[in-house]
Amino acid sequence: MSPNTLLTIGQQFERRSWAEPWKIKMVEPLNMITREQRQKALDDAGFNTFLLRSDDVYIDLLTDSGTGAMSDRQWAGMMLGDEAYAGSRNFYHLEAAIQKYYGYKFIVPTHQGRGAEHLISQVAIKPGQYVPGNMYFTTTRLHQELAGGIFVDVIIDEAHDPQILHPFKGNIDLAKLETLIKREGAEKIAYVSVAGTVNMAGGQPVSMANIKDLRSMTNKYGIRLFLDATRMVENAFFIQEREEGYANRSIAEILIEFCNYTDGAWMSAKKDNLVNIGGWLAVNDETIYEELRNLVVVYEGLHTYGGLAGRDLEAIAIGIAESVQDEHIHSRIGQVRYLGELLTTWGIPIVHPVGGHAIFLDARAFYPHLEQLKFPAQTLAAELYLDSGIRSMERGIASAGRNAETGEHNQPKLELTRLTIPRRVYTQAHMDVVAESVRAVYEDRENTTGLKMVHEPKYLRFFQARFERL
Ligand code: PLI
Repeated sequence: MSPNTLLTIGQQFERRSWAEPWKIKMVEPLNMITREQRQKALDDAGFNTFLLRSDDVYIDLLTDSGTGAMSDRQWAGMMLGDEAYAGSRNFYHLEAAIQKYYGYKFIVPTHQGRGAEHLISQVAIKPGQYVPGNMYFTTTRLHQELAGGIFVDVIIDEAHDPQILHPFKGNIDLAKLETLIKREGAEKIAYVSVAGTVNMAGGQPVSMANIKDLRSMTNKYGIRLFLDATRMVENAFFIQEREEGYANRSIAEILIEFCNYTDGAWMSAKKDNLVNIGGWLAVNDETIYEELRNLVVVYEGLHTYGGLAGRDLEAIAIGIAESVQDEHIHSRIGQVRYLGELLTTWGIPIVHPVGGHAIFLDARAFYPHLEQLKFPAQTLAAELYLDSGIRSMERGIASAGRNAETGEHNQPKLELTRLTIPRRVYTQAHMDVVAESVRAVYEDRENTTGLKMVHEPKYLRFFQARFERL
């Protein structure tokens, strides 16, 4: 496909310029160090961008998790923190915001997303049960496995191909799901785990039609359906843009309709909800809520604070209301898309269509001469840092870990380097600098030799693994 036909699926729809629906009131100076200093920092970090000091980073695209800028309203809300151990008024504000915008009945706050994943996995999975989902996410799958669950990927095949222009690459393949249910029996399925925009597939959305069909199928077999709502507001944007009948519906309307088809959700509030720390769980079933309420006091804190300060709960409540504003989400995804369009115009291989929170560089196509065991995506992240001080993240073989039974590396089809855009933090000029650095590394690609792993932690190895140049 020529670069022009790939100019993002968004261009099949009306392309209008966007601008941020805010102006800047406070600035944080950035550090720029020399190439020699970056080489030293990279050596010290074992070629792992997670091990770099943030002071050595110029533009930080490691993650969109907890890295967003809060609004003046959120900061003002933080001054209204009610730091009571029990029954803080900010908890009730948060509860009301989740009920209003996501539509669930019972709420349990947690310190962040993985705290919520831990609790729901312990409560809803019996050892030996299967947990089908639309591609894995690292912490989600690990908590499911630690609870004795067996994760099964039932995402549509298109999600594993970085070039296919499918508008809803996050969809679950209902035939794959039904085959699993029939083979194992409905009682062996803990729940269906569906993520609203699939992080590891490139931030790809799930359609409303798919969640409706999923609801019918799970009802038919009496199986629960839980949502990873971490980037569900971004998912709502794609439904509004691409799905028939939703163009004139607001993001808030789409969000609540989608959630309505599910039995509950877990959330990393550090993404869509525009805060630096926090998470929550929300369910409609009172029995499950009782169990979650019981467990949260063991691992997180009392059920009205869940490991967070009152001020954090308030910031999430305000962030939720801001996150569903149509202008906010249009400019948020507009910025991601701007970077994607620049790279595509220059023929640089990225995952298409451009998703919600990040540009995913296709490291296999970037470095066709590097086999996967030479960690091409990790290599690309290291080279980008060296070139310009931009920090990105590997999402490939290092992130995929090892097969629990065979001990072999999991070798995912997608070998990606993620340029993740924090919310409300960088400008379009920063995106230009990023794009030009990617182009410089691309032009030098043939001189790149890959990496070997020299230190491998047992859990979520990508965070702390160390590498050396081959
Ligand atoms: O980082 P946490 O513990 O607040 O949330 C875990 C988590 C759950 N689900 C999804 C889809 C995530 O993307 C996620 C965290 N993502 C990170 C940290 C990221 O950099 O993408």
